[in-house]
This record gives sequence, C-alpha cells and structure tokens, in this order.
Amino acid sequence: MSPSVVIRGGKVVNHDFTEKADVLIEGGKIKEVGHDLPVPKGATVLDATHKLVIPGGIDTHTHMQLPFMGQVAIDDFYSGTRAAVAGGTTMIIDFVIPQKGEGLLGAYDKWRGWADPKVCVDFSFHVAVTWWSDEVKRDMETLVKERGVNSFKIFMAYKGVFQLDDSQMIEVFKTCRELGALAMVHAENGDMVAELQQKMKTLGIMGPEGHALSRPEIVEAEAVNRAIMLSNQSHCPLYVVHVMSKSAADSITLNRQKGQVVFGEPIAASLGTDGTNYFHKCWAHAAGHVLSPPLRPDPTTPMYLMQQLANGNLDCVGTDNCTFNTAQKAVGKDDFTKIPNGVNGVEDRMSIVWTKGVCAGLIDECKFVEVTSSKAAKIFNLYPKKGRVAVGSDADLVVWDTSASRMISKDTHHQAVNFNIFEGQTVFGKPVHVISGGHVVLQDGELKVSRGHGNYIPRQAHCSHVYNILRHREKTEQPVPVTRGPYTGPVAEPAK
Ligand code: URQ
Ligand code: ZN
Ligand code: ZN
Repeated sequence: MSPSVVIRGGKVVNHDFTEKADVLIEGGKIKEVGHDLPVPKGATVLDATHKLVIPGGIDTHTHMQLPFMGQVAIDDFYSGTRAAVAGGTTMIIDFVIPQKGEGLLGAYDKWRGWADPKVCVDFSFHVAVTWWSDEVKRDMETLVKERGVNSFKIFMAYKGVFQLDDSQMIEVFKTCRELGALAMVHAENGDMVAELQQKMKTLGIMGPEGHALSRPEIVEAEAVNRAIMLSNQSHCPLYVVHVMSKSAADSITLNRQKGQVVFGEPIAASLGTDGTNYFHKCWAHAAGHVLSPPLRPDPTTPMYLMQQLANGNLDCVGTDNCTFNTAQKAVGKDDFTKIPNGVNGVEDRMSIVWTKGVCAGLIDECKFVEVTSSKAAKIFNLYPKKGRVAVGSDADLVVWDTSASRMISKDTHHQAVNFNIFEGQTVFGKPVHVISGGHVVLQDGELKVSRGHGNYIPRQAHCSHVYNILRHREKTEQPVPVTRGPYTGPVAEPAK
C-alpha cells in the first residue's frame, strides 16, 4: 500500500478552475482537497507554498524501445518513463506496432512483456493497424473487448512498411466505428514521399536536408484532409497524431468548423523547435532532428501551433518520443532515407509548453493543465480517473515550480539518448515533487522511481467525449430513399 501523503500550501490547478488547497492522498487515490487538512500519523508532507499542484502530465504519443528502421529506440520503458517523471509526466500512451502480417494480439502481448517489468509510471497502448485481413478485424475486436484498447493508429506513410491504402483505411475506420474505438492517423502521403525521396537522390541531395525537402507541408496537409474525409464519411472519429505544420493544423480547424469530429496533437518538437535545423552544417545536428513528418523550416510554426492549442483548434500535446543515438542515426550518414526517424521530448514536454505557452502569454495555467493532461484523459476515456486533482481521482500529481528555470542539455537530461533537440534552450517551469499512484517518485527534485511500479491502464470504448455527437448525428441525419413511381419510358440496348 502506498503511504499517506499531504501536499500543503499549494494552489490546485485543474483545467476548469483553481483553488488554494491542501491535498490528502491515501491508498493511491486523492482522498481530500481542502484547507488546513490534518496530517495523518506517518504521512509524508510535501511543501507546495507558492507552487502549483497540477494533475500529472499525460504523454499521448511515445515509442519506447521501438524496433524501427533496423535499430531499437534507445530510451526504453525504464529510462523513458524515469525521464517522464523528471519532467512531470505520470502517464504515457505508447504504441504497439505489429509488422505487416504479424498478429495484433501477439504484438500486444510482446509489448506488454517489454513494458510491464520496466515502467516507472502508469501506461496504456494504442495499437497500430499496419495490414488488413479478417484476422486483423477479429484481433481489433478482442483488443477492445478484452485488453482495454480503445485507439488504433493507421500509417499513411512508410510505404511498404506500415502504410495502408485508402480502401484498407476505410475498413479500419468502419471497424473502429463498430467497436466504438478512436482512429488515429500518421498523416503523410507516403506515395508522394517515396517519389520525392527518389527525386532528392537524383539531385544528389543525400543529407538530412533531403528528409525535409522530400516531405513538404502539403504532403502532410493533403493526408490530413483525406484522412478526415475517409473517417468522417465512415462515421468514425479521428485523432491526427504529431501535427507538424500550419497547413495541417488549418485543415483540422477547417474540418472541425464544418462539424467533423477530429482531434489534433502537436508534439513538444513542433512546439519547441523548427526545421531550419535540417540545414545545419553539422551532419549529426541535422540528423538528430529527423522525424516524420519533419519539423517545418518556417520558424513561425511553433508559435502558430501553440496559438491553435490556445484557441482550442488543437487538443493535447504528445512527444512522439522515439530516440536514437547519433551512432544509430549515422546508419543514414550517406543516405537520409536510412536515418532512423524519431526525436526526444518525453522529459521536456511540459517545460516546453509552459515556456512557449504560458510564459509567452498565449495560454494560462488552466489551459496548460488541459493540453498537457486533462484533454488527453477525456479523449482517451481516462477522465477523471486521470487528468484531474479531485477526490477519487488517481494520485498522479505534480508540484510545479513556475519560477524555476533550467537550461536543457543532453549532458544533464535523464533520457538515455545522447542528443536533445532542445539543446541550450532555457525553459521555465519544472516539477519539484511528483506523485505517481500515491507514491512520491520525485521529491525536492530527487528521482525516487522504481522499475515496474507503473500499471497498465485499460481504456473502455465508446468514449462519450468522442462518440456522443457522432451517435446523435447518425440518428438525426440518416439518409432515406426517395419514394417515386417506376420509370416507364424507352430503355437503350447495351452497346456492342
Ligand atoms: O512515425 C512515428 O510516429 C514513429 C515511427 C516515430 N518516428 C517518427 O519519425 N515520427
Ligand atoms: Zn507517426
Ligand atoms: Zn509516433
């Protein structure tokens, strides 16, 4: 059993209100929120004077120890979740990504075998659908009904590896609708990417700049628009992962204004840096920023995406944390298409949002909580178990020091990777104490995590936040045939 903990003197900040209050934690849950709470015998007391008490961060998009492009991501479920705690994140939603032809259930069991013994915080899994068959359809149903999976990701890129075509996407969307699951999409036109990669090679462009040049914004925006059309015509809600560009964000906004049910997820990378790095003279620096879709060379993109979070056009911040050391990236030293795709973010996500959002005057502390925790909890059917400081919610909390600052560096971060895309940036806001499942896992800045402490969190389907409007519409907007008399005029013979 976790010990009692009292957090004293802080300002509790939820996505919809704030209050000066103490918090009593017992048995892994929030027991009481109120003034001058008595301290149970033997309880740990954490001072939160002049600090915020916020729900633990939820990172909606990670790939710990992902086998990809011939390498394995260097941050695993231990180092990755330990670093998450250091940055104030107390839950990750990672991805099971079966190879084409690999059973989804077997892949799920494999990933659980990797994660369960190592995680320092609670976690859950999205499952990628990288091929299509009746078996895949059956496995999706089993995953929803028996493994607590309520979200499935489609890749529209990585041709020949993970990519699905439109007809297969429609099958996945229809199945998600039947199961009450949320469809997620990596939105890039993979066929155009393949074409442009060849073009770059023909031009002799083999460096990391070729990665950016072969995946222009329009290749992302077209796929976003197509995915929204296909999913919503299938009466299926859509979640666009790693929104990296203005035009992709605009496509989501435009479709939402037309009533489509679509959510958008920018990531720490697209909020905290940009694609000018691909043109850096140092190969390792440029390659260290390679992920897909790429960061955009337009340096106003990060602020634009933050503004879309501020006004509600985008929803929650993930990281797509999928880290490869420089030596691993160097597999592509002579050919950018071989550089393993992925960057860091899980440790710095919340400080980046605080700095680029709150310090920049674009969002307030409540919106900060919304985009780093509670909106994700609502979309993935975890709220208010997660994403709220309230009686009965899980005791996943952060005492957040708004006056603290730090310089981000690979030399001081807790991640296993030897590169940091935010290197040298001074960021504001950081956790002083972190509680995960009622256990103090960071105290006065000191990590106290334990390997395997976290639990797998199943998520039920038919999330009301996602499905209510779609189900209501199906009742009110069902098309019906026109009743008319038979046609009795002449009918032409078939052509010879
Ligand atoms: O595409 C993804 O989300 C995975 C394979 C991570 N890598 C990346 O470049 N985004
Ligand atoms: Zn992706
Ligand atoms: Zn990803």
